[in-house]
Amino acid sequence: MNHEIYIRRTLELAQRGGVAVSPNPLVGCCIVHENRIIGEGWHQRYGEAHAEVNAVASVQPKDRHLIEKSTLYVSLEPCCYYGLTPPCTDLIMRHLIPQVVICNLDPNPRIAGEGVKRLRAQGVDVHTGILAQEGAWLNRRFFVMHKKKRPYIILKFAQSADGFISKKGEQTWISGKAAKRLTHKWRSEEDAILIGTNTAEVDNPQLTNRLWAGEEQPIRMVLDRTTRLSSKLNVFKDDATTWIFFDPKISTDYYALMNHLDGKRDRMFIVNEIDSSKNMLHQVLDNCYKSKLKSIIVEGGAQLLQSFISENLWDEARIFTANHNLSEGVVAPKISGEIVQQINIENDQLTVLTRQLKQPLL
Ligand code: AOF
Ligand code: ZN
Repeated sequence: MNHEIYIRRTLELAQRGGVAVSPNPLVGCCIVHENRIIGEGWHQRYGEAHAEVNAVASVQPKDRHLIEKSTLYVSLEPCCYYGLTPPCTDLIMRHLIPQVVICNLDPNPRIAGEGVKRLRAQGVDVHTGILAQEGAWLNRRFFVMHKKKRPYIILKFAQSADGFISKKGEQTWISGKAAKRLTHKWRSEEDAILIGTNTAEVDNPQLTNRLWAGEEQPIRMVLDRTTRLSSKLNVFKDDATTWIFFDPKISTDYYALMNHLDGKRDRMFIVNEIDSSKNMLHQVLDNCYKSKLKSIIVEGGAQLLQSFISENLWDEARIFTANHNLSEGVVAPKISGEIVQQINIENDQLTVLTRQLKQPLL
């Protein structure tokens, strides 16, 4: 059906927004007159023009008179309120566009069906739900953020063929170089990376995406309930912003930490207080939600990953399994879900699982 062809095009365009649009959704739009695309655009950067605005602006002067006889295809329901930009429903009505075809309704409570209602009230012919599953997959971070009021959670770990995540108490490289590079690509696609205290201490990771192009670094988050971590660790270097979660009631060295961070605190460090007698994961996730972080990738260790799994607080898991054994060490987390991808990356096997969403073929 024609609608599917053009909605598929809007999804392709939407993807170009990448992380630059976060926490906004990825949105693409094309304007079609008698089976010819006369304009197309996508949301390129948070705070800037929406996809519909860019699509209308791209129509050449010789075709502008056709806009009022065209169908506007858009991957997300047009917005209907003044946010950082004016409502797209107004733009559509101003240009007298008679037909609008939409992939997904916008889960943002300020829109959530209201955009469609307004268009219909003005006599616009609106169709919704075309390739809805594909759109929901593309914007899974945005959908989860609005529907569950928490960021989209990706768990990532590497395990030996016999199911160990590392040797006890020492940094252990299990997966190969290509897997490492891919991990840096993944980091560049998410808003934040979270690790536990042991991992920060034992692995001393930098948690940057230095092996992948991209100007923005995700926020590094470290759970350090008692502030026992040394300020010399790589996560405290100023090459990316770091959030520390600690419990002031049991913190042993809070003042030393503050002294070290002094001066850089505003720019590079954000200190979040938590109450470790209550559910810590919920507090971490609430903090993320309040700061409009759309996604986090949890990179270990085993204990932290397992607690996310036990509480059903995950959406996607990306697991590298090496082809060699460790024979002993820290047992890898136990997780089950729907396998959406299984491929070889050098000598490692990558398995991607999801908990609820199905990944459609794009
Ligand atoms: C659209 N087209 O391309 C996007 C939409 O603050 P603003 O004005 O940028 O509005 C942000 C909200 O608008 C965002 O949370 C989402 O609900 C919707 N995004 N809507 O019609 C677009 N990016
Ligand atoms: Zn809009």
